[in-house]
Amino acid sequence: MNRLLITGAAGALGRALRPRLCGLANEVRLSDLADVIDLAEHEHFVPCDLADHAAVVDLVQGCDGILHLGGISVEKSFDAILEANIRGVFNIYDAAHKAGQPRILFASSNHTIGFYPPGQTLQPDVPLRPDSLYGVSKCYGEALARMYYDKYNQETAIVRIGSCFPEPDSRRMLSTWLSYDDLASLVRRVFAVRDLGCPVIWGVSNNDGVWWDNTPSEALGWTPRDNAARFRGKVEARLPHPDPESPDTRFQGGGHAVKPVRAHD
Ligand code: NAI
Ligand code: 15L
Repeated sequence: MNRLLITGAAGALGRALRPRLCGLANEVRLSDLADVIDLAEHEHFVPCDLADHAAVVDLVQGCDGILHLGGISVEKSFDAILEANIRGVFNIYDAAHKAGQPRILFASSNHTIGFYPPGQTLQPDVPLRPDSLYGVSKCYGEALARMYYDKYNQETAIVRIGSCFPEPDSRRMLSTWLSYDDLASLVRRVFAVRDLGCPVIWGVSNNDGVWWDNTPSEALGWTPRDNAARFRGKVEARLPHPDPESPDTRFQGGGHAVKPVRAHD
């Protein structure tokens, strides 16, 4: 790939992925509302608000692939989510359409299905059960990706990320954890595979007792290597007694399911 665009590059996953994606593209265009620092030689920073249509059209021009991480990543008011995650995702797809349809990886979330109970094994085509306005915004992003594929053949990997952190820090995350290395290898496969289409992929490591079945996307050739089980002792020592009333025990999405819905900040 000549030029890869990473939105949300100042965020946690952007920072974790930058060094891990070295060599994937000759040039990486990093974008965010916040400053991105410590640029490598092949990296360039272009500040941009995803809600600004004209700015996003300029941002996407000349890019051969888009890793779309930018936006609100936790539950917030409708006002906040509307700008970054609804308007912002539309702007990315419209800009991609104008720029020759570079392949997109859309960072969706397990909060699209967060109201399912832990332990139930889900397929990628399970009916959506978002647990928050944030989760609803990711359902919208997934639907938009699918519409652009059906209408224009725009390819997207819809990656429903579980919990992507340095290590799992709750009992729930022993099932939902995605390691940074496994995310990076997934990104590489998405941009390497010849025909992508528009699959829904569970972004989760090879954890014992995982709730999500990636068999339908096997053709992608992605094999997650890490397993949260190696942190089980540490997590259980810190949290010895599972609480049956806790949202983490009741819902795959954990605490998002019990957060109130707010119109404004
Ligand atoms: P983060 O919150 O650390 O990073 C998101 C970045 O987007 C921030 O740097 C923020 O400044 C930027 N941003 C927000 N609004 C913007 C706007 N209007 N214009 C331009 N930039 C804007 O989130 P993180 O953890 O890095 O996640 C990246 C993506 O992955 C997000 O889309 C998130 O929803 C998704 N995801 C992450 C998971 C995780 O476990 N870290 C789990 C599931 C999904
Ligand atoms: C997400 O979608 C969030 O971006 C992240 O902050 C975590 O809450 C993660 O899901 C999770 O469910 O653990």
